[in-house]
Amino acid sequence: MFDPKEHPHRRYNPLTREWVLVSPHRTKRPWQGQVEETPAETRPAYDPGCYLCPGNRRAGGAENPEYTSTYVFQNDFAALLPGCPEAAPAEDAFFRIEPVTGICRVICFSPRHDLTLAEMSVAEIRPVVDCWAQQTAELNSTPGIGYVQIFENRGEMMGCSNPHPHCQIWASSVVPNEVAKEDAAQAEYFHAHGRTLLGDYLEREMAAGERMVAVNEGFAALVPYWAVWPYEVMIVSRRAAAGLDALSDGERDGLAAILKTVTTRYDNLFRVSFPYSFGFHQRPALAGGEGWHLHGHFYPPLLRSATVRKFLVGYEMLAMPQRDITAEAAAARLRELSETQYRHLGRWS
Ligand code: H2U
Ligand code: ZN
Repeated sequence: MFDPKEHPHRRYNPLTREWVLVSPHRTKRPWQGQVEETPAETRPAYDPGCYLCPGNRRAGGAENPEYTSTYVFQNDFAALLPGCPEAAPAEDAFFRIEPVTGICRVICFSPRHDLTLAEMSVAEIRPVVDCWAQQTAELNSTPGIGYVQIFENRGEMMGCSNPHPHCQIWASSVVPNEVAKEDAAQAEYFHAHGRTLLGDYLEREMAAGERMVAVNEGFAALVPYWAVWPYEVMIVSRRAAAGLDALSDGERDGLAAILKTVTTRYDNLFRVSFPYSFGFHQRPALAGGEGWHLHGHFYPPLLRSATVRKFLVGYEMLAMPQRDITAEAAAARLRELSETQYRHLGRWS
């Protein structure tokens, strides 16, 4: 008898229309791995050498104001630039090229150098949500912008250059690859069923329960059936809001609360400030945009401990993504963790 808890199988991701290989027999009880004693990081509330702290100078000479909540500035090393000489796309099938323009910004979540989302209160995260909504609205209505990507790299392991709590916005003239895949899948589903793909998916997940991590009135967090990263989590708005700019007051509170819950449980998993890349997917300013349902993806690399990470190499680069622990096992592990961050619980309590 085929048992998805035992036998290798592949699962389908309806958002990207790609498969993931699941090999559950390789690690029956992944959480039996060691919990390492990592030295508790202590950071000062203000770091004179930090380019994001209030009052400090950034590369290029600009000086941060004495900000007290969120702070947005133009990325000094922007990957996309607003102006670019016009050029017709090259027709050559082997040498396609076209200009891309855009706007890159950095958002500081807090003036406090020593905090993370997990260590900020829901009331402190709420202005960050408002900032994302405001930036989305502003950039979506900026001529020449096709898509607003908001993302956070957390931790050195994910290439984050600075522990000061912050994220980035890359707003581009084009719709990026991952978003284009999700756009096509959601639009097709919406045309066929008259409902959003993620609305229907969430309904099924909430009924099943086994992959749910947390839920509040505005948002749900779950390990998607098709997760690739060991403790991957998707957060989804309960109502089919198309983007951050479409969230109600109450839904913004719900988003702040679910972010606090997920990041806190992450930190508690291996008792370390948990590294991840996180970002939202929302309705593009350009392109169809039909059937869009706001969601965020947490892609964390850690597998068995604070140091044992998952790499997407070898078979994954050449063939397809693969995971050992099932989405159900990962969700069960995340559900049983405390909602109080380990540093506030006392060591090893
Ligand atoms: P990451 O930690 O995810 O690398 O984000 C930091 C961003 O901050 C990065 O994109 C920018 C970098 O270009 N930055 C500035 O805009 N000004 C600075 O003085 C240093 C870094
Ligand atoms: Zn700082």
